[in-house]
Amino acid sequence: PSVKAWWKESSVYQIYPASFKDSDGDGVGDIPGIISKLDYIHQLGVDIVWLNPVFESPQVDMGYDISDYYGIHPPYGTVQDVDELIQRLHERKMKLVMDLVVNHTSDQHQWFRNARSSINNPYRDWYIWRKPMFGIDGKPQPPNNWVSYFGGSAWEYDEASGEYYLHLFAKEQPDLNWENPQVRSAVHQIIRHWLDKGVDGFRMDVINFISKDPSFPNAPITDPASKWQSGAKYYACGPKLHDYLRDIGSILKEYDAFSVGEMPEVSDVQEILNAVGYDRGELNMIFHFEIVGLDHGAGGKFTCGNWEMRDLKAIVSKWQTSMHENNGWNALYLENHDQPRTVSRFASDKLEDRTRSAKMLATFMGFQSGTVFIYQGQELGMPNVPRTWSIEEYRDIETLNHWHEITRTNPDDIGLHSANLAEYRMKSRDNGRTPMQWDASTNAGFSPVKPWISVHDDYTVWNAALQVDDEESVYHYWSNVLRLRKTFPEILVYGSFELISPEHSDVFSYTRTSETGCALVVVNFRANKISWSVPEPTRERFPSGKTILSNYPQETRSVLDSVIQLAPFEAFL
Ligand code: TEU
Repeated sequence: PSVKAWWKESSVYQIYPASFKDSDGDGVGDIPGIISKLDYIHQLGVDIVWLNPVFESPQVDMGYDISDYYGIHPPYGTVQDVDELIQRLHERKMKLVMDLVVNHTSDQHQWFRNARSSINNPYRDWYIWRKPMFGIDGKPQPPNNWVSYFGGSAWEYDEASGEYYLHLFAKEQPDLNWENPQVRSAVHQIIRHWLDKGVDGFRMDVINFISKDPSFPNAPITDPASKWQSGAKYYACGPKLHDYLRDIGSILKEYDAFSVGEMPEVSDVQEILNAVGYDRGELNMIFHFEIVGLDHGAGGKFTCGNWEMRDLKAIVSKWQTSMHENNGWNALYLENHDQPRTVSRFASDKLEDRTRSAKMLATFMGFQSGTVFIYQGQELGMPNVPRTWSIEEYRDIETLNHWHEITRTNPDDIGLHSANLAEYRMKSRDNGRTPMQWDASTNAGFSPVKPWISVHDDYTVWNAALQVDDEESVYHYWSNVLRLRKTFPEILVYGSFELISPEHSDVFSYTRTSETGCALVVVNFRANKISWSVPEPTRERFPSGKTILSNYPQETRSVLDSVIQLAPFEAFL
């Protein structure tokens, strides 16, 4: 029942500008660097490039703290460079999607500087200010107990005015007050400005946080160890979210623009359908966090958690079937600039396993229903940071704030320190931020000088140059996946999804079905041989099935066999 749309048939390549390609030798990637690599991206077979924020910013949170939505952060280039990028992409029939970060701005944005300057400034109400509570000691306390994503209270005290402002992320990222119509129209103006310049759409940062419960109630205690608690139920998918998204959606519609909203903290399908349902006029699709949260422990992201196959199956199957049946649409992703690398996380990054692992994960995700997002380096099977990394190597504010807090409160607990370092090597956002490995030359061909963050030291054996020249590489496998989606859109884009062998604890299998045919995907997530009994109904549906793609190309698999012995990390379509 899926209505057809160009953005459903497209695939997206995500570029993290700081770590993609440095053209001017300052150790930081830039837009001219991206332009120099467009053939590489085009040959992969993607249709859209999504660029993480390149706007003017003090870079407290790698550009998610914007100080001018109309200017470009100088190390990344100029507005003219963006114009050229748009032109070069359009020449190749590709599109550009930019990052819209409007839940908050930088504290250095002129709006916030004005707001902070006095209670009576006309910009004061563009942000969220509240009077303090007072403790028994008579000292001002934050107006409620909400925690910030980057640690501590979500409120920062402004001495000069004696009020607190809200920041769900760093204190340098004050939240905008969307209740104020001037804020909304300023955002609409930013959207129109970039669309008028030829940008083809937006990825919208934490877009489901923009409407908050204006009474700012205390959050229930979910983390007894902490003074500060998650207020998500009062700001995720808040009361006016859909009004705000409809306003944005109607502008995007004028331009037939692409939209994907980032929506943490939601697992309710109906909530998402309200935003992405085909007739809602809001967004095309959203990123949910259920898969990438599977290995977070009870005490949060940096505590130990093992993902379970049955949970992965339940989550995938839930989103796949509910979006299909209700004319919504999925965004398919496993990696991005906030997530560790998937070969390390869900399979194996050992050199001898890595190619098979990466192809297995490509097969698992690449044939599901939805728009595919590939994060730079994922098409090569890049791994997490090396095990040798000490805390000095990390750059990410989330990781460093966490470390400073742990070491401040437990200065002598060496065991705790090393346990946390181990968690960072698994989950820190920096795992996805090491520079692209282009070739075996100095600094992986990313930059002639030492980059802002260390290059992974496996680049001499793991890089794009080797893979582009090798038909058996992860890069070519991904391009085959994308090509197959274009060859069989009825089945692989619009077909329905059914989970096969739901109870199997090692094998992930599903079918995609349309009136024109059906496809079967079988994936062994384990590093050892696994036997899989082909269910009777599956055998009947594929009487003459042939293997179209496999990470063991020499093997032919027949689902007419009642039991298949799958090789380590084997995957086929
Ligand atoms: O991330 C939002 C978010 O909730 C998480 O992904 C969060 O950044 C972190 O990973 C929690 O562990 C978006 C951006 O993708 C992220 O890079 C920004 O730091 C954040 O918003 C603030 O703008």
